[in-house]
Amino acid sequence: MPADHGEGPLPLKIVIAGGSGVGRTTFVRSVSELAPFHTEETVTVAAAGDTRAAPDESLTLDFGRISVGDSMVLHLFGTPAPDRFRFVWDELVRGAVGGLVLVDLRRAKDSFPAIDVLENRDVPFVVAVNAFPGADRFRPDDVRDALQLRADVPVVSTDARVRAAGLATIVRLVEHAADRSNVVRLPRRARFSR
Ligand SMILES: Nc1nc2c(ncn2[C@@H]2O[C@H](COP(=O)(O)OP(=O)(O)OP(=O)(O)O)[C@@H](O)[C@H]2O)c(=O)[nH]1
Ligand SMILES: [Mg+2]
Repeated sequence: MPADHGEGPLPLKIVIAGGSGVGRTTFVRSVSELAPFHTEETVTVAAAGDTRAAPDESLTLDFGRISVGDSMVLHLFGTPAPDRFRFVWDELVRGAVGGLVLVDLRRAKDSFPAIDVLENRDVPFVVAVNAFPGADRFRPDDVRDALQLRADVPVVSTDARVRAAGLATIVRLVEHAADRSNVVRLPRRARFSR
């Protein structure tokens, strides 16, 4: 654990990514212990010199928090819609210790952009198949093949609407990040507030 984070729990940033409509907002709302913070801002991106989104498009960000005992606090950042605000992702991913990529099996390839960004930035991530129709027939190896995932990327199932399922997914992600990082050290018995 870094010595300079001061008193109190170590804050860790986690991004919740995936294609449009894959359940990011639902997931962050389910697992967060805060009244989740959901912003919907009208951004005039073109006015700021960036023409990749039309002016007055709505940029939504989800933010949530999960305490892990007294030692860590996870800050969850939901990525905005990839089709219009993909360029915000690089900034959001900066400093993240882990990423969760949600997948709707009916359109699994929509998750490619999220996987690309996390791979390129070397952020450890877990792929979670969300509980949309057809998800009950999922086989991790099929998803791994379809998304061309490396063998060490965990593939799990989740249900963004169900807090316990979401928390179990976050636990898996934190464990995975802890395996890959010097920053994330799980306390011997991690206690997630439920
Ligand atoms: N059946 C089912 N529906 C879900 C699940 N998760 C989310 N939904 C529904 O799917 C729709 C989209 O969910 P959102 O949480 O808004 O998805 P999002 O990724 O935030 O979507 P955008 O921000 O609009 O790109 C909503 O109607 C949710 O209620 C799930 O696990 N199963
Ligand atoms: Mg959303």
